[in-house]
Amino acid sequence: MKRLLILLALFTTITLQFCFESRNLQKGNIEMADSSKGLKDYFKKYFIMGVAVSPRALKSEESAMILSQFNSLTAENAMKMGPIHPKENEYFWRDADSIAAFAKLNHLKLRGHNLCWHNQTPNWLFKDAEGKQVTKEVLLQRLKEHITTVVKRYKGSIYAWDVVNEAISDKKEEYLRNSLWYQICGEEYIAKAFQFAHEADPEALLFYNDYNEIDPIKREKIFRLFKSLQAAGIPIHGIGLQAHWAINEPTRGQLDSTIQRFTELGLNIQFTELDISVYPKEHNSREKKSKDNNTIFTAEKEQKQQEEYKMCFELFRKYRKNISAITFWNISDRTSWLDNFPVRGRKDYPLLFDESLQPKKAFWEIVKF
Ligand code: HAH
Repeated sequence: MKRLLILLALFTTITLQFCFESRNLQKGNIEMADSSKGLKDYFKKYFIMGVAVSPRALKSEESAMILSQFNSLTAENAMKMGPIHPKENEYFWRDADSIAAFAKLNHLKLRGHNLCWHNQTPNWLFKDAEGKQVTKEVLLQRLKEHITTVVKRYKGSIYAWDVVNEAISDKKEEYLRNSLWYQICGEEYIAKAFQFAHEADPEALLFYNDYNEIDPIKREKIFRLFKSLQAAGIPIHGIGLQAHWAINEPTRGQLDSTIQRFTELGLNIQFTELDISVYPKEHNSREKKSKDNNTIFTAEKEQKQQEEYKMCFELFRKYRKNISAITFWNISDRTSWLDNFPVRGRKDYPLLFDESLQPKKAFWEIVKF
């Protein structure tokens, strides 16, 4: 009787095991996978795994999925200067506060994005009461007031800030972007922003963040900026590489040499805004053309995207000692900023989760190591 019971228990265990494995096989995962595990678990010993969110997403069915997959958040828009500081003497905290509260409640890390950028700036910022452009002194004073107020509010909640975003020019011959910041203040606004942030929260890790870092010319300009800030003793702790990539770029060699180069700075590297568009990369926004109407996520696109994600994560793991976090720019293919950039209204499928929030083949590919 005892033997019979043992045999029965053994049989049940094997059957259950078989059912579990075949369920995962159906999901397209060739190796045995544990569907209760999220990205944060697979990469536990490697990186913090983050995602950019809106306050609305945190109140929707996406919130459970965020909690099962990620251990860090970035506000996609809510902490940018335009949304958070719409008038000179008026801050709008509701959205940013709700993201910070969600992070705190659920013990997620929080990255701050961002304190100084040429885009999504409020209308009042560069103008005086008569509508004339402000002086350098006034603009730096406004920058100081803004940074001090925002950074102090989230002191202890935000562990890392993108202090300056996208200050480098995309034009080959030009070093810094000819933004209003630059026109009014010259190069100095960059160093000042870091000093103001450091004074407001000496514990926060301070990042410079930019895109198209895989381009050798832009990469060297970013490198040059870091070297000059470091030489001047400016508090800067990390380099944020946005990683808005596509199925055709970067190549393995390009990404390897990019990461390799930035390791020379001896700073923390984070991939701050990762997505892989299923369309060949274009860097400038443009009108929709008739050929843009074919927006089906074909098996070919899926295959190419999966290969690109696999390659990127192989290299991230290769440089794991230098890289501390990977953040995706949006949650799933349901909506992403790439549905409107570079082509307004062209559907893209750049993330690891599909429109039903289910892991895509690319997901299973990157967690298989
Ligand atoms: C990023 N710019 C910004 O950092 C982020 O705040 C925004 O929500 C989306 C993307 C990327 C970018 C680009 O790849 C090309 C041209 C302009 C801006």
